[in-house]
Amino acid sequence: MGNINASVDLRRDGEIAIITADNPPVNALKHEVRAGLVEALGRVRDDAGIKAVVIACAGRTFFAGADITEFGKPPQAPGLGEVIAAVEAMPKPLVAALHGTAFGGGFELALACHFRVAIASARVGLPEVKLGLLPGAGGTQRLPRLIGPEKALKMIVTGDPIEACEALADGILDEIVEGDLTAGVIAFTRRVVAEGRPLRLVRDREEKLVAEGFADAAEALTRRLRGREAPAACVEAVRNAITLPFEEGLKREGELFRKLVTGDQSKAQRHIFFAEREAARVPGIPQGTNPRPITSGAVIGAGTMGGGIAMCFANAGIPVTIVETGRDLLQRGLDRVAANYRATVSRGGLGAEEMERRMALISGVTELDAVGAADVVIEAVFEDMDLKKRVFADLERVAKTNAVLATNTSTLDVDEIARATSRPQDVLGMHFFSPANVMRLLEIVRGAATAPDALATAVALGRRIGKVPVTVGVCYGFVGNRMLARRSVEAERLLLEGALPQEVDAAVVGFGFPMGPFAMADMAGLDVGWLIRKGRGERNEIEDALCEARHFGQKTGKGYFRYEPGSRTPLPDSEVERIIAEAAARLNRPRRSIAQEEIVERMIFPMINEGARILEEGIAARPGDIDVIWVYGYGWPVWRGGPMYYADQLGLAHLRDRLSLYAEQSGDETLRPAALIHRLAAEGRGFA
Ligand code: 3H9
Repeated sequence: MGNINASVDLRRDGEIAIITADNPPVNALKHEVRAGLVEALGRVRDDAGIKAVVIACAGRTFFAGADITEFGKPPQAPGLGEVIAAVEAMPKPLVAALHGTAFGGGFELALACHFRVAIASARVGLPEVKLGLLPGAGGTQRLPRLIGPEKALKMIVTGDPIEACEALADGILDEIVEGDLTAGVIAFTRRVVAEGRPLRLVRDREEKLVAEGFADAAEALTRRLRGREAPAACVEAVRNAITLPFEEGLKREGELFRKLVTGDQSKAQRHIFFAEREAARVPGIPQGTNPRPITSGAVIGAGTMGGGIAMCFANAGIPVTIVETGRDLLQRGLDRVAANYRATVSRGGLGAEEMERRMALISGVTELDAVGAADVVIEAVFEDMDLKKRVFADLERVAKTNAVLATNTSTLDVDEIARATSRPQDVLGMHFFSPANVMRLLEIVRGAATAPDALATAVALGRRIGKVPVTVGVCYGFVGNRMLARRSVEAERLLLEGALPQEVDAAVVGFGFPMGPFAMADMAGLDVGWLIRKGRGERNEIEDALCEARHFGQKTGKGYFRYEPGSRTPLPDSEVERIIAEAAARLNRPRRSIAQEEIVERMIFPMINEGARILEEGIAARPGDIDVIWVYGYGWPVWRGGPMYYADQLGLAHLRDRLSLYAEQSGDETLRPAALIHRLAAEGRGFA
């Protein structure tokens, strides 16, 4: 007994052996852990004094899965499969004690045990698909045997975890322990021994393996894969659980796993997994900087954005006050929030009681003084510099000392806004994306004077409210919208040169985006940009012509596309084709047919070029930060790893040559490759 190695401990409680792994922070099943487990299992199997065995983890969670950092490196025995074989070979009762997040290989290990016991706050899941993988340690064969193929497929294809209470109801767990897990699991194990409960391995259970409903479930879950390979492999593996003997299904699962783990898609998704975590480490925040405590928030403005931001607070259990200038506007905003919650309740995504609890955390006022109690204030008023400056000047008067003062501007100069107060160190941008309660991305804009602890507070708050915060510097459009603007310019140019909106959108969707730029423009509405351009004396030849013909987008049933009444499906519109052709003629642009490949390059490469400039200027700290922004904020296909990662895969010399060609052809100097691309390409390097 005692330490098996630095990561695994073995001790006794009477006739029960307790194997405890300890590999902070999430007990990933790295090589040392696997070796320790095999060694410990061997010892207890051969010890006649041991009647039963518990596998548990120290720290904040049961094994959260295989060690992702080991993927792509030469495998080191024992593999997880060998650990699981040793688990299943145990002739005495073997109980897994779950807490935290028993995920991936960790959950698969638990599935191989005779019994599973958890505390109520535990969650179990197989999130491998989110890394472009499938469960590769028997999960696709054991889970269907335990809960039936249909339910198992849902968990495996979505990768979403379930709560302990649901796992108990489904038969994944044998018991939920109240209070101390160790005491509870030992008591459970003693009962198992005393009652002489039969030891039945999940692999031997066949009674739930029915094919009925499986094909429909698989169809529904994989309808919109948009190029992702892993979900289809998940379906194949679970289908094998129904059609093949256990050992054969297991073998096939291993083959599928190895194919995915060495493939480009999983590599790209693992890059995003680590880039997302890296983004939380912001350069320039000294070690040991403590975020300011946040116990309540305030949002200025009850519009769609303000309401969505308030919902983020309430969803995370943080009380929040919405401030609006008039009673009517306020009530309309609160009604919109309630309607949003009701829609989620009616879809089954939220309990009615939980909705009440969240609504109760949101209060509305018309007096700005009410923000005096808030630890963080987020301004979400109309995008107008003078208005925002007035709000911040007022905030300075009423907000408490040390409150973080954030603006949700998507374009305006955060430093100029900060100068409207005498505490610019507390001011920063928190740029939410619409709908704010849904979209995961949060651009945190660091002003010239922003204090490190204010920044750390915004990052910590972002994570607490379930966002993926990425810190960026001040510039027009910050990172995401600044790059997007390049795509918009090029999309218009493509139309003038001969492409049709449906061709451009199809190319972008074919690349893996959920939507093309023109369907997106129709959804947002074309008239707002038109009004702004008119005010500035600017012109966008095609879009202005569309607006003059009252093509305002979905809201008028026609924009770049036409829409049948009540439908949001974009349909090609011959009137639009005529308007485009006329616009091209006015500008004397000859039109030609443009290949899909060229469309894709011209939609993507100018954005990457802008990304390179953003890196040169230090607006983003790392290429991975830009990748995270695009995956979480703009629907960049995660399996392509983000624009900068994608560029590295293509090779920067190729990118440089194509950009130079397009700059030449169009005469647009902004398409010339950024200096950073020239330099890295010459050195044979990538952004990373
Ligand atoms: C698998 O199991 C394959 C098998 O089917 C078959 C094998 C043959 N490995 O997210 P956090 C690090 S695939 C290595 O900030 P949280 C993470 O990088 C795996 N490292 O914490 C971070 O490091 P750092 C299936 C990992 O509390 C630190 O831990 N499992 C792993 O917000 C803290 O992470 C998964 O996909 C890992 N598996 O969330 C689960 N996991 O501090 C992936 C985390 O240096 N993990 N790290 O930045 C998660 O979903 C979350 O980390 C978790 C905790 C929910 C567990």
